[in-house]
Amino acid sequence: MRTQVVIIGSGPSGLLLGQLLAKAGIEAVILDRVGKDYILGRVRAGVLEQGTVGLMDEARAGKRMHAEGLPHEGFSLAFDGRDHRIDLKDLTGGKGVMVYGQTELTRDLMAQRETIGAMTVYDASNVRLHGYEGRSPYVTYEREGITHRIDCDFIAGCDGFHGASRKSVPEKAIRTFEKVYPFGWLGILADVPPVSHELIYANHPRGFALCSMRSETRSRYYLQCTLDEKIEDWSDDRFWDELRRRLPAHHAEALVTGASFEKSIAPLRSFVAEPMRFGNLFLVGDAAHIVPPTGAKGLNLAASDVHYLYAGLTEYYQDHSTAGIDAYSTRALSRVWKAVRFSWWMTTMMHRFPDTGAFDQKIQEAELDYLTHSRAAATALAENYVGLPY
Ligand code: FAS
Ligand code: PHB
Repeated sequence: MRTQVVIIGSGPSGLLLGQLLAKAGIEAVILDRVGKDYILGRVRAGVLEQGTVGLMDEARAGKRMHAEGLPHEGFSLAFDGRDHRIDLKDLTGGKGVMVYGQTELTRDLMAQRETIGAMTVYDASNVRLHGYEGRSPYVTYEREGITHRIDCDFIAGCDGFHGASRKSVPEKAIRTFEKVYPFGWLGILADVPPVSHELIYANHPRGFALCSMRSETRSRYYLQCTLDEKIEDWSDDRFWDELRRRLPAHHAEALVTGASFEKSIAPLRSFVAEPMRFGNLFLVGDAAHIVPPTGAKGLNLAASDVHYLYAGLTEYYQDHSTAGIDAYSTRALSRVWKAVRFSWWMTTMMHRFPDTGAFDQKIQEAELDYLTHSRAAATALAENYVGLPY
């Protein structure tokens, strides 16, 4: 079989790229090693930048997002028992974010892909990348005991941090940068009304907490936890009690609790692989970079990578120019590193580190004090949170 672009990974990166390429008349086949239900069962991001919203619209997959998503114009930082609202709309000249779960965004993209009848192969095992350093790349995979080959012009590695794409690149050709944080996030989903109509990022001596949501009746909460924590040690009651302890009293009193239906622990790391292009292989999204979720950037960085690659491939096929694909890695990494910085900065400011000394703690308190009393400082936070320009 032959196609123009093989996309490895049916997560947000792969699906969004596939939809945009299809709109430009560029044929792509998506391969994923698991099935749709498994992908949709993963609970991840919840906040979309305007750029991501725009790309969903461009992919003709934004209808439900606009109908069910929650446009947000601000969020709060909570510390020392008080809330401090960051007015995104005022500070950025009218911008905000859209609260809409990654699961739903993925579901919408899958539905749109089915509508156009584009080919996606789920449960494709042993996916291997071949010949992308030369002019005849191809991908092989196994399914139901049969090995398949797809010849193509380009391969988009949209297969996440643990995928095959980045790992297929020879070590000498790639440089990686990594920072692992000494804590994780324990997250739950529960069908209870959110404690606030906007997100609350809380810095407390017992640890970070985040109050988010998926709708006006479904809440998403996180607690900073140690890396040796086990889910089975966290009953719902224990989670709710700890969350109350980390929130200002008025929120703790207003918190509506209930049975959780999803509970997970995610480790936090910052990771970047450079470059993001190897001949006719392009790394996209988590395949190339990981950020701690504090700044809500992971999914949104995947979207901006897709924007740059979609523009480059469209230019190649329509204008017979390689300028866009040649610039992909540099353009994507420029935005990636600024988001990596912001995510590291917000994580460092909002979490309690086990080795934090008295000096570091005072610096953290000064950072929060400066942020909540300086328009310039709050503007810098706001413009990063809504998303820097593509
Ligand atoms: P994904 O990992 O979503 O998708 C990769 C796809 O490739 C998967 O479907 C996988 O099955 C497939 N694949 C992997 N290896 C393969 C192989 N060898 N062959 C074929 N297919 C293969 N971001 C936020 O903004 N906010 C958050 O709160 C947040 N929380 C997160 C929590 C967790 C536990 C994780 C892991 C990530 C979180 N993220 C968050 C980041 C997350 O949203 C990612 O940025 C987003 O999923 C990136 O999308 P993709 O690049 O498509 O990668
Ligand atoms: C979420 O709702 O899952 C969420 C929101 C904001 C973040 C991280 C996660 O910074």
